[in-house]
Amino acid sequence: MHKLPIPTELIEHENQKLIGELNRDFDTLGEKLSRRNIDIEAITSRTATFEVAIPTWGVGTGGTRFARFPEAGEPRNLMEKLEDCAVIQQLGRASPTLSPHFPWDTSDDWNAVLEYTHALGLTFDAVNSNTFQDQPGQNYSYKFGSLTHHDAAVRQQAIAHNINCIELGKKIGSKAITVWIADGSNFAGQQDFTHSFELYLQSMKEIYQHLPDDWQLFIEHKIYEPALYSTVIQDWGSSYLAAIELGNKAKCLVDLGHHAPSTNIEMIVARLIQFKKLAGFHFNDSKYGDDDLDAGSIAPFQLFLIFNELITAENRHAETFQPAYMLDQSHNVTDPIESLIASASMVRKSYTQACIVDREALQNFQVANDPMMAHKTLTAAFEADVSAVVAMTRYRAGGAIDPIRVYRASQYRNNKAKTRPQEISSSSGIV
Ligand SMILES: [Mn+2]
Repeated sequence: MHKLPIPTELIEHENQKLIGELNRDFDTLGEKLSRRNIDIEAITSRTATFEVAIPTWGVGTGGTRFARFPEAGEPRNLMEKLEDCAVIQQLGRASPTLSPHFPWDTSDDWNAVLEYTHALGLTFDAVNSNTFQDQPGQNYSYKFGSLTHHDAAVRQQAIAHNINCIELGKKIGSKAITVWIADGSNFAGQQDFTHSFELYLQSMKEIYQHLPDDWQLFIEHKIYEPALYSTVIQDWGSSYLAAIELGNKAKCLVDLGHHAPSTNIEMIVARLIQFKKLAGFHFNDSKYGDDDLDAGSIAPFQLFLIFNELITAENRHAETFQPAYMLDQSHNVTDPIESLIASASMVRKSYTQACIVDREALQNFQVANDPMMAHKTLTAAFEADVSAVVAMTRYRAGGAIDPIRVYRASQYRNNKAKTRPQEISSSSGIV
């Protein structure tokens, strides 16, 4: 095992100060839950199994259309991103996997990358392709589209890039590729909706042919931006149609920020599960659009309701139900490591809350047409403070009871500010 970035003694030292309080909170919650015939130890074990992947682009400071305010000590390359991800996992213990982005995450020596990744106790999750921006030296521009461009040569370039991502993913142990395209239009009349979707399907079929048998293709929809009038894969309907056309290995990925405000995302999740097409999630939060705020920071109830659907499916062992959980956020005003630790903890908390819903009672109230009691049964789980369970999973796995407190005490960012002088702007941002 490679030396982990945060000194173990520091974690133990800080935990010692908090363990008494945590034990008391855990026991109090355990007593409350036992009144509802819920065994806190069983819930804690289940919570510990929930993991969420970190996007490698998330450890760099994000930005808006207006500006980016880089954090001193930001990672400048894949190896440094891995180190930051190791901090998140070491303290938070909920995110041992990483989702890389090509060609942002380049390397001349993938064996060294793999060795380092595994030494840090990490592995790679789904790979992400990028045909939404031009790369230096590339033959054709994606200004007017990629997989749906009118020029076949542009489409072929975008297809080849996706196939290359699959090849890279095979090397690093990934089992899925997430495809999000920026293709769309800014003006009414600019694009023939039917034709562009036909071209999309044609291109995606070529990519699909290169998928290994044990791989999946995740289709990520987005209602708008950067195209502001229409996007080719604008919602879960188009995503679902494409997934059906492509085959069993193609599924629909739900990025929480990629919907119109007030969309009932939990219902979309339920439908995709029912028809075996839910690929997984990009967790984040938003108020107005694709804000890429920290998961659960604005609408924690929505996050809970999504997990309520997921736990319903998990409990009934829904066929082929194995969603990939990832974060996809842009950190503009916080230290990305702190935001990612807090977000991973937040989704774990929502998962835990959904686990303690009294589903038998809920179903009975639904059947009895008792909306008030059905609602009260569901919200009782959301209102329960299960923080002690989530903290206990971290503590028992060797992480920090209060990870942000330990992170700050470690001076990790200040130390990196000295050893990572910024050269060029880092490749991170909103996806
Ligand atoms: Mn996303």
